[in-house]
Amino acid sequence: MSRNAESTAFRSALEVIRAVEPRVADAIGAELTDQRESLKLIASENYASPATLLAMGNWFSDKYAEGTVGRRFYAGCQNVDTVEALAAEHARELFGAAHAYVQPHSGIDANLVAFWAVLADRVESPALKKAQVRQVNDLTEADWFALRRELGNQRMLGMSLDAGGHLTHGFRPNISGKMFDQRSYGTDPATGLIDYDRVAEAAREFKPLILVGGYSAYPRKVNFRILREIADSVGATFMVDMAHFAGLVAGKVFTGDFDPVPHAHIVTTTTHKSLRGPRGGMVLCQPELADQVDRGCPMVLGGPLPHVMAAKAVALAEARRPDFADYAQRIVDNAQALAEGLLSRGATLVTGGTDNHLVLIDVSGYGLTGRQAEQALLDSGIVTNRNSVPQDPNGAWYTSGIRIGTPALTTRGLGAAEMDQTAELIHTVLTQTTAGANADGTPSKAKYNLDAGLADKIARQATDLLATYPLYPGIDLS
Ligand code: DSN
Repeated sequence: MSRNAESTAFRSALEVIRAVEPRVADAIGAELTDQRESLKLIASENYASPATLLAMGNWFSDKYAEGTVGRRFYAGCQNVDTVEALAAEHARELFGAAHAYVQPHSGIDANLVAFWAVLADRVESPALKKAQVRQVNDLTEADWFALRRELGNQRMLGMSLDAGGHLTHGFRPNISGKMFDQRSYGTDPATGLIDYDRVAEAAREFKPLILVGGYSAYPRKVNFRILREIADSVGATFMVDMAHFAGLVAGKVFTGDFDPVPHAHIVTTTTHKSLRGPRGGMVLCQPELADQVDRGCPMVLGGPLPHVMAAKAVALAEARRPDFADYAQRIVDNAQALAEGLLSRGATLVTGGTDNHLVLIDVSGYGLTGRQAEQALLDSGIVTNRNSVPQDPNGAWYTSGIRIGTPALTTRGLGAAEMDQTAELIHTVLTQTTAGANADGTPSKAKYNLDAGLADKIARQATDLLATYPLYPGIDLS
């Protein structure tokens, strides 16, 4: 691919947009500059390829295509069928899955599709059976009450939020917490690791319909073989949300017991994190759940987004190339180098390190909340996000942690030496920042003090660090 072609494509696109609303064209250009100049350590972000980005910006966006390949509720979907089938084929091949559903618009959507599929498959309900065979009009008022009672009283066991679980795994601020009676398993307070015996005990006591594996802030591998055994022992369906680490599964860094696909009944993911595709979601499942999963739209999803499915097909094709495995391994190597750099400078890390793409720093050792640390780092050109740590005394808003991840910087080409320099920059900011006070002199969990000159200096050092690894080197908008 010539660099000229990428520059021409994006320059021309911006020229066309500028003719209608120049402020949008300017904002798109400014976003590229911001992304190029900041040290992006958000564990859930990445940089999709120019081919993936371009596959989204076209007339596929205009097409409605409710239904599935070859069985649509709208006419004229032959080209949508092509890209949806391609994306699903790449997904099945890449992950060794029996079935792939590539329509979900996001991770939450993918999880809702999975929850519905499991409820519909597992809940013993004569009313539901009637509804499933499309005798909806025959359902009496009593049937509807029974149906709601039966579906609404199901149990889910997932990882607790402060141990690194995700909001969509049954927590109250999310619809999943309103749909399910949820209980969670945490981590061992001494090691920070999942204690599988405790998970088994919780499953025996609670008897969930769904056991959820997966996380958004747990820095270690998870043994999915053991979790499946636990699910089987209590008759639960085993679901894994691999949104954060799908790229490590695709790149065969997580294999055997650590690859969820052969062990779980159903696996959900986003496509834009370590997998490096477009914003979106996906569900992989065993054959017995395929029919229910394919009812995702219109059951819980709006019309599929054909332009995003086209981009998923492109990104999944990229992930099937041999160099993606090298990329995935470098993500983990970089996270470990970053962890070592931080530990050697005195930082406290949850679990003492990492074996995936993310590191969770407990910033209470620096005398800061997560919110103070996040803002001080941002002032210094380092983009991270605050995150709870296990048993966090500061709750989910202020938090005591900073989550950092390496998928994005690894895409740019940074390696172990640069991770050590990044650790130095982070450590310098955190040691030089102090907690601030409110106007009445009481301690603030949000205010902080950091010398502006130092913040500027660190930001320049961060930009220098990135200069050798240009983002989108083939795109010149000037
Ligand atoms: N926002 C994503 C994350 O950071 O984990 C998913 O919710």
